[in-house]
Amino acid sequence: MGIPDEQIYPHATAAAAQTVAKHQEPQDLIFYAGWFCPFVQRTWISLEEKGIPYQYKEVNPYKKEPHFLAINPKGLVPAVEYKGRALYESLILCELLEDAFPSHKPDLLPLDPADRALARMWVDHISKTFVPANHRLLQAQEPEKQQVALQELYESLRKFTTNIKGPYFFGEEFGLVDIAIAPWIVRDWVLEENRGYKRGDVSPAWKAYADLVEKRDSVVNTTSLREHLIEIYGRYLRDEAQSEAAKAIRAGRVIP
Ligand SMILES: N[C@@H](CCC(=O)N[C@@H](CS)C(=O)NCC(=O)O)C(=O)O
Repeated sequence: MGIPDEQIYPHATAAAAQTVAKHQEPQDLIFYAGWFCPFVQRTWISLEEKGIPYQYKEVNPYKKEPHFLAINPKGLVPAVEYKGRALYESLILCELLEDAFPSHKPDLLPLDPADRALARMWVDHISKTFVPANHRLLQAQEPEKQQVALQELYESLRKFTTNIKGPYFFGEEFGLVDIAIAPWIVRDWVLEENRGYKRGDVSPAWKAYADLVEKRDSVVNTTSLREHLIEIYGRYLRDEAQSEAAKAIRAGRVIP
């Protein structure tokens, strides 16, 4: 008997399905992905932005199948196999693509060392404050706890927004900081429909940024239909999800 989270629509849909279809041929880089996963989408957007050849393989990470655990012992997507090495962790994989494919443009990190550090600081902000607040808001059941989590989310996004140069985080170039948060922008309708979140309530600048990021080709081309996502998010909204992230949030631990 598996966990309820195993019940996932089996493949990508909409524009994401067309992207998957274009990436079935064997390549040096195998991308182990779940169409539904925001962490996967970070690495996927990076692959698409840089035009790197890759083979897409769909994995249901909740099944913890031995072939996948041999690639990522944590059993989490995304993961890649590159030159016979198994590697994982979404943001580390984005940086791997920068390092391993330097001739593939655009660069996702600025070239100036201090700017690179700044980009990593804001990616860290997203990982440590925004993503956990997002999960707490999804999983909170009592209205008071939802209110606390919503305000925590707004605060994290307002801090982020005051540092956006515009139109993208570092100006004209779409890059790693935008990629780190984009998957949650295209999923924020879940919070809007169920938890009272509104882009405009963060700030007009956040709304303008989010409205722009969600239209980026690499973001659109890695996004599936909402109707199959809501089944998955329903388990979070009822606080029934048994994913590693959901269990960590419930126990007050850091998301793995
Ligand atoms: N820190 C990881 C998180 C990856 C992650 O949590 N992926 C989820 C899917 S969205 C997963 O594989 N879950 C399987 C599980 O929780 O058992 C990363 O950034 O790559």
